[in-house]
Amino acid sequence: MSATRIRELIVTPIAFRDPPLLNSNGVHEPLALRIILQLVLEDGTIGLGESPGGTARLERLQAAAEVVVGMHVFDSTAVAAAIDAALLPTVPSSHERGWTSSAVEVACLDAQGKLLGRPVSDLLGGRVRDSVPFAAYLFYKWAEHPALDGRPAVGDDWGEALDPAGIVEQARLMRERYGFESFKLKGGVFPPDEEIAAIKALAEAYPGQPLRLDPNVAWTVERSKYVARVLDGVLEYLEDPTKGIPGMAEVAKDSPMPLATNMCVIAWEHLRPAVEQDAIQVLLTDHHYWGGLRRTRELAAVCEAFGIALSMHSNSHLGISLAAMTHVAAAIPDLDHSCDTHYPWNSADDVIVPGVLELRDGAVEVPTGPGLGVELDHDKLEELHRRYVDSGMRGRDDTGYMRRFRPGYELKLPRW
Ligand code: GKR
Ligand code: MG
Repeated sequence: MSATRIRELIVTPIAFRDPPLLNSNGVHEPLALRIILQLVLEDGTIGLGESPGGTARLERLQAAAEVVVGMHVFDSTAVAAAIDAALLPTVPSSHERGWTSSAVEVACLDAQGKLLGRPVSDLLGGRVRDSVPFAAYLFYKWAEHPALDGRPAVGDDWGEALDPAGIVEQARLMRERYGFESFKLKGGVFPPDEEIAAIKALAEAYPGQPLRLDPNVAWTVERSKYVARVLDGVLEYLEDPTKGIPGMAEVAKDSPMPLATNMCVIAWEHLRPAVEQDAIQVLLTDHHYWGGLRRTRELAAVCEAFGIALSMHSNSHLGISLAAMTHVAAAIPDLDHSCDTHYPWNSADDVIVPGVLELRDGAVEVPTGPGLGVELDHDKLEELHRRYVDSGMRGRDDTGYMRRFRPGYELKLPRW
């Protein structure tokens, strides 16, 4: 048996602490879910991967674990094809199947890098920057998760942010702790004029620093045009103001600033209509659903061909994902904007050994060790897996959680 064949794929669901961050769907629960992958080769080399959590994703990764055994770790295209074929009968959407192969591809690349003694960025063509800039991801938030079902309230060291002053204070803390030089506000929580006021307050507090607003399709086309008009000259881009490619195209016609998305262009088949309708000017890539790191690199080339600028999307995540995001961002020549990351909200519960990934001066240095350059903390993995088991939580439900405190809360998109 060749030393570089896959012996086993260990799939471990975990739960980690998350603050009460507000969005257009409701509010983040006290725990967020991810899945950690360990791809074990015959020679004992282990490649790491991290995937968004939830039962469906877990079951698909478990199915993938059965088909990859015996395959060659350098055959990552064949590995992706085998996973795709295994999932096809039960998962009709190629985009959904892609989530699974993306996570496994990262683990393959980590193992390949370890075998070769080279960082993953080298396997993607080499890094064109030594550090990758990230934006402070600002959220409206409650001071604490309120007490619930006998569980006491859970606070954090960020405090409440429910108005412009609270958002400016959160930006100050983000900057003080991590040195961020650009800011993204998660909107879609309050009436648009209140969020406009928060953006204007940020612009006043941090003149000249790039700002973005992302209401996650909470607005109609007309409302989106209004916000774009009012924030002309203030935002570097407006993210997913309204739903769908035709809606975004309608807004883009009159928008003085670029429109960005991580919602209406999320699969290869969306690119053609988006380009034909000139619906977006910035694409927020995400290797977790674009097919992995190599496909993200290819996506960057497609965007370059069509004059679409690039930035990067994030969801609640830990360090294996951050390392993967950093390697691929380092290998993309035209990375036009700082990337998103939720890491400051979740890093206290990371599963990797601290020290390699530091957010400093608003950037993460590209790890130079073999593979992703990060090491799994097995005790922490066990602790977070236990928390997953004990919590009984099996999926994300921002709306349901919000209703525990505001029973009349309705999910309404667009809301304004
Ligand atoms: O964490 O609440 C959140 C975000 O709204 C996340 O779910 C989005 O996927 O960050 C994301 C975005 O940019 O839309
Ligand atoms: Mg977004």
